[in-house]
Amino acid sequence: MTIGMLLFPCHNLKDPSKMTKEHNIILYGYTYSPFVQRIQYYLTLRGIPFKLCLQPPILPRPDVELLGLKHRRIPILAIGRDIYFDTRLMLQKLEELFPPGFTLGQTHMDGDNKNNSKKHDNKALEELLEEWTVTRVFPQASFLIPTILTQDPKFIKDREEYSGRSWQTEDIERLRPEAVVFIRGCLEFLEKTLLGDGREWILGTEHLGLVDLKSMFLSSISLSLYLFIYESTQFILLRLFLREYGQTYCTFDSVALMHPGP
Ligand SMILES: N[C@@H](CCC(=O)N[C@@H](CS)C(=O)NCC(=O)O)C(=O)O
Repeated sequence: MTIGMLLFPCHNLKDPSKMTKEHNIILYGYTYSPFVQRIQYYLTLRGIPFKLCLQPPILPRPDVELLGLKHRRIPILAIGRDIYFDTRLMLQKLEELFPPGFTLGQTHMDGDNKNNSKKHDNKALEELLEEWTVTRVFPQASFLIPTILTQDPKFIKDREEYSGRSWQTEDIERLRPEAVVFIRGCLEFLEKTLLGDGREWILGTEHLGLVDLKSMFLSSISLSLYLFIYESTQFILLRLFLREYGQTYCTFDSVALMHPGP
């Protein structure tokens, strides 16, 4: 199986021979966005062909304007003629579109987890972790961004216009201590509770699953931002987890083996 990521400039979107027969999938975003990475990882791990249409981190985004959209956030995912604006919905739709048997969500049923109530618990945990990550961890992690990145006046103006809050260095630095405490608490939860018994993947499964991808995509960024502030030897289990996660994403052959296509 070949891996699906095709990195072309946006304007080269016309070659259908390089896409899946039924779906023409285009991911719009910039690669250091954790949300873009989330979908990019997913598509890559699933071996689903897609094109990445690189966007600038600040407006204007002419390719998005060409779609006739005013939507501000990144990523945007086009599947054929349908457009999706939120990564939670994108993952849900992609899981539906691509046949069961090798979905990442299949890990709900791995190993001992075949009975229905366990499956239900696992699904509930997956969704809770996803909401926590997207709505709680992400906004706080943004206060840990090194201020060197927030000193570009164009970037500050752009972010202030869309978020309605101050991105001035002094304001970010004022709010940072509270965010650091929150993020440290999140990292400790991952380290001591979720991965606390030394398991490899969150549900104790043999392979990486959707729950791992949904809840961990921001942790690597939160951890690196945290370690940028505090050099520390903490969070060994989490580091091991993230290393394994990164290797799985990079080792395309093993991914193909894990999730053989039809
Ligand atoms: N809930 C959204 C969040 C997406 C989001 O906040 N993306 C950030 C980038 S990491 C963004 O759009 N920031 C403003 C921008 O880049 O213009 C999702 O899951 O897709």
